[in-house]
Amino acid sequence: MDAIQITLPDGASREMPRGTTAAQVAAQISPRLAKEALVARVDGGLIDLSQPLDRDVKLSILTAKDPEAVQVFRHSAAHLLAAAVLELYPNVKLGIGPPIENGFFYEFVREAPFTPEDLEKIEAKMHELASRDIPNERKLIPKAEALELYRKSNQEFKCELVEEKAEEPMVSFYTTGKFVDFCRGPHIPSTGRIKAFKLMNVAGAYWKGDEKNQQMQRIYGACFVEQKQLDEYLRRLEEAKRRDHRRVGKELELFAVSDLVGAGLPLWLPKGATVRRQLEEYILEREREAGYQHVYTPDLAKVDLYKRSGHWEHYHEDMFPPMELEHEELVLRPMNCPHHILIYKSKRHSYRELPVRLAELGTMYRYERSGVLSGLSRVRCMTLNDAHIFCTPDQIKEEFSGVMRLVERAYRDLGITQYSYRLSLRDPANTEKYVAGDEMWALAERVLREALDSLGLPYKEAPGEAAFYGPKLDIQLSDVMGHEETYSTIQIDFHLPNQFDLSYIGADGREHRPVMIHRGVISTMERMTSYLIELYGGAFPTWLAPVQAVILPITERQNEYAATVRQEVFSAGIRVELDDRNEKLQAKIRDAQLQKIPYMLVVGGKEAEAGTVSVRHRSRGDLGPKPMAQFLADLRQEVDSRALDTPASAAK
Ligand code: TSB
Ligand code: ZN
Repeated sequence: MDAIQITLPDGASREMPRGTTAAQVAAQISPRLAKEALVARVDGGLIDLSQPLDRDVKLSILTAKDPEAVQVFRHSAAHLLAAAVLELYPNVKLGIGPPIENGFFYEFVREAPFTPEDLEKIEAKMHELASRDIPNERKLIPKAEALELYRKSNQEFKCELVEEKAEEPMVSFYTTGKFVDFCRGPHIPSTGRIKAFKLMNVAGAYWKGDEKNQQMQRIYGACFVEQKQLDEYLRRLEEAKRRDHRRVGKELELFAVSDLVGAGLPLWLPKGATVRRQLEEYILEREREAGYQHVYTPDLAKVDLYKRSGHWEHYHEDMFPPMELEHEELVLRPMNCPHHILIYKSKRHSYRELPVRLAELGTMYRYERSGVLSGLSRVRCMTLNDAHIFCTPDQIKEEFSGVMRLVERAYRDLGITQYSYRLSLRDPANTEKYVAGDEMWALAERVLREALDSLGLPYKEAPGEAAFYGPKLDIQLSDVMGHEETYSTIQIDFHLPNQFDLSYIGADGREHRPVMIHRGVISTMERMTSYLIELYGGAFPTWLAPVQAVILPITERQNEYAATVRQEVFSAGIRVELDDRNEKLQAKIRDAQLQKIPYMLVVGGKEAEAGTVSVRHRSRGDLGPKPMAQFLADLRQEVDSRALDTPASAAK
């Protein structure tokens, strides 16, 4: 027999006839594996289960437990989508159709937009094609033939892909019934197992992501191997939508956007402004404790300042264009560092004064592209909890640890428990984005790594994510949709001190160059507020809540007593409202609950007589009557200790 050796992941080796397929191997191992198999891995690459094996190989049979196999499954689902669309709308032109996180998409050009009803029809067609269990078959055809095939069917985008991608004379195609796609594969054997999917939406996209190209419609689908995974995903998505800060921000009147003001320029409404004010006061207090000095500096400066700093050369694309007046060019600042540097430089410094820690809730402006703007989390005008530490090289490590302590303390007080560390490094090849100086970069990177290692912090590395002037440690949080962003950041900078010729007088009486640490502890007020809104689903811990208590008189007869209660609570420094509308108590409670106000103080005839309030908490429910003094003392304690409701219960 012409045999080959097939080695399985457990090390066992089998002799099989040449031409055996992975599917046959799976069947030999167990009927269950044969049923669950999706694709195979040979010597590192993925292949179809039906592809004959013609040499000795290491083979693994992959099932839904393997994330790569699930992506293959999703890719096959994308083909199924295209097949269904072509059956229903034979004249559409095809773009690309890859798997993505949690699903897939396929791109089409069609004059009429796909409507929700179209999506329903397409989904039904996909189910129909799936139930026919049509095989996905791989074919190799000559490139010229492939081009001819696509030319005949007017698939110009596919022609372009074949032209560009196919280096070999033969190109691989996959057919699913009548549907034929130029595709490297691999795919799952047939359509029958694709059941757990849902078409989610249609979005515009340019061919190859280039706005000069033709606009296409992308149909997105969610897709899993098992129905219960899809159900769970859709449930999580619903929950995420419910907590989406853009939605909650509107419902709870925290912030608004206006077309007339412009994209990425949110307006803080009174309630949102109150939350922000709490955050600001909180972090300023922590910084005062930690030896920071607070400054105020203007939001704009001459372009020359940014030419000197290097922003003009390396950060230009992210800045608003300059404005000219009286023969000067001014520009909105994209960062606060240069202003702080000039404050440092406004006097001479001795080594004894170092570290100098200059902090500011600094407002800055960045030209974020309209496509990436999102609510409060990515904006064009933002106020950063910023500081620049000027220190000696010996002090870097201790300063770094000091910032880490601030971050940990702030996260604890804000209830943030899930985060990861990212060491953001430059991409040495990208000279446009990063300042030159291999030695300087290597040193800054080494200092950062040492600081991280001495604190024992686990981190992942991200080349190409450094600031233009130096590497940084970023702290990453994910929003409800699982999208990760940088919040806290600590950056080591040897570049700007040079550019501005900064110095301090050392113990030797000579001038030395200080090092700069740029750091943001709670990020921008915008981004942090967006995170907290989602973390708490709008039910902020009492110390942050815009309204901490609301007085609810049962009938108009208690309005007077209610007003004195309100006054007393207000005098105790609590943010309080009085709901004396002529409404039923139930309606008032419902509204307060929707507003996620932590405490509702119900006052009826009994309470008025006894000088008490009946306390109701938004998540703990009815807490019974309490004398005013006791309620206020408890509440003060809760606010001062910044007690946290657990997010899960708070969000109910
Ligand atoms: C820390 N010069 C430093 C500063 O001294 C600096 O500006 N660093 S930064 O560019 O990384 O920005 C600081 C933080 O601002 C980021 O870590 C991020 O949390 C936040 N941020 C950046 N861009 C935006 C944006 N478009 N919208 C909201 N927040 C943003
Ligand atoms: Zn800075």
